[in-house]
Amino acid sequence: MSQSSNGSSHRAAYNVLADQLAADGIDVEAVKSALKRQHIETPSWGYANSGTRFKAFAWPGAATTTQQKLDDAAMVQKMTGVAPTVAIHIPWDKPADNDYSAMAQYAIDRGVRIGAVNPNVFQDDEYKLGSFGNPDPGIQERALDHVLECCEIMTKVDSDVLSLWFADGTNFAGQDNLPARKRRFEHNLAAVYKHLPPNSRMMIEYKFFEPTFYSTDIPDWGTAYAMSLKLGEQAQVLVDLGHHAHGVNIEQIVAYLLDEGKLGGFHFNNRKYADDDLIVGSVNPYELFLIYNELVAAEVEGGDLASSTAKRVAYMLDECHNIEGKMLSTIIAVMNCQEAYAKSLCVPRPALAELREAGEVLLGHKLLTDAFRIDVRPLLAQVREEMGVPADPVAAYRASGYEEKVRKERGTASASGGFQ
Ligand code: RM4
Ligand code: MN
Ligand code: MN
Repeated sequence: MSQSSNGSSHRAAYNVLADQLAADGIDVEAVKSALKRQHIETPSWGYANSGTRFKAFAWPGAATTTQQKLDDAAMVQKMTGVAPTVAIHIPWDKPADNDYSAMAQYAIDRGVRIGAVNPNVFQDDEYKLGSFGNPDPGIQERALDHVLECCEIMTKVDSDVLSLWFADGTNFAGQDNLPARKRRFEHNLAAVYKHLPPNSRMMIEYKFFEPTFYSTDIPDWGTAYAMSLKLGEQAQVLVDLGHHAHGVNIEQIVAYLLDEGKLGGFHFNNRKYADDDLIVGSVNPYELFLIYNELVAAEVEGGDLASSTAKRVAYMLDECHNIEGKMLSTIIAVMNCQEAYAKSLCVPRPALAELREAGEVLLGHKLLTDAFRIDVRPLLAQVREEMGVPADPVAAYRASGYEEKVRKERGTASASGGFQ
């Protein structure tokens, strides 16, 4: 076991950092309580074998059943203390006996809860030309029935988030009528909206490409925003970090949507080339920090709408782990989110506001980037210790014997391509 996992070797570094932060006017106790309240939802599908369309490599001990996925999620929660919910994908997580209440209870018994419900309207042969955008009203209805079933599942598993992603689009110019596809989407989304359980939200995810090659029905945040605006308050936009073109300023999209009360949640991952679904913060931790910075800013200094919207944001991981183990990668993803959040909580906001007002371009920039450069790991170790979870989750997981146990119990499932 590494030194830091005994829970006290970080103390000296933490004391120095806490003094430094206090001198910069940061309320360290408030930062620690915010970090203890942080909530990152892990995806059930992230615990299974998955990969590219070329190949999914099998990982020994990777989960194949929903119960195993929930067991894994419970272990991540035990190691981190900030991942208490699990998103499910239907039908990947459909119980054989259709007993969703039992599934929810299984999760609770292990110390986690079911989070967002994700319908799947992209894997059946019928959806070759789309789901809600399909030219055939019969197929649209089939897709609608599935999403409405997911609304009922939300009630059974006590979930308040319906997370919608559509693979819809066209492959060739002239293949279909673009405005007609838009209207089909609006019509079917409105039918879903009517069936949302009370106090729940539907989140519309956009993606600018893939799997269709010519047009995508919900290609960008503007389309998802316009659709959610027409639907009403319970509809919001879901930002998947992997779903933008190169160079897009995601934190600006986040700031805009927060200010309009329309940011529902995130699918966290990191992309390098395309929708690679790499571990969030693994390619560009600075981008993740800038995103968290807008969320913290909205919460503490935004107007009423921005602040209440920021407080309700659903933080969800959507990653696929192709060549690496699923557990350690999920733990590291959660820790990367903790680091980005901690750094953004250390931004001295009143001082930043003064520099901005004075037009001090570079001094404002420097103040922000100084916060990004703070090594917040001793602070997080202290927070974890106070929460009663391992100060070093990676070391604790490696020492737990969990990996060896599941390898022995579950063996290596055969994996082929795509999601399993
Ligand atoms: C998509 C999108 C969805 C996810 C599927 C499997 O690219 O990110 O959120 O559910 O992949
Ligand atoms: Mn996603
Ligand atoms: Mn994606």
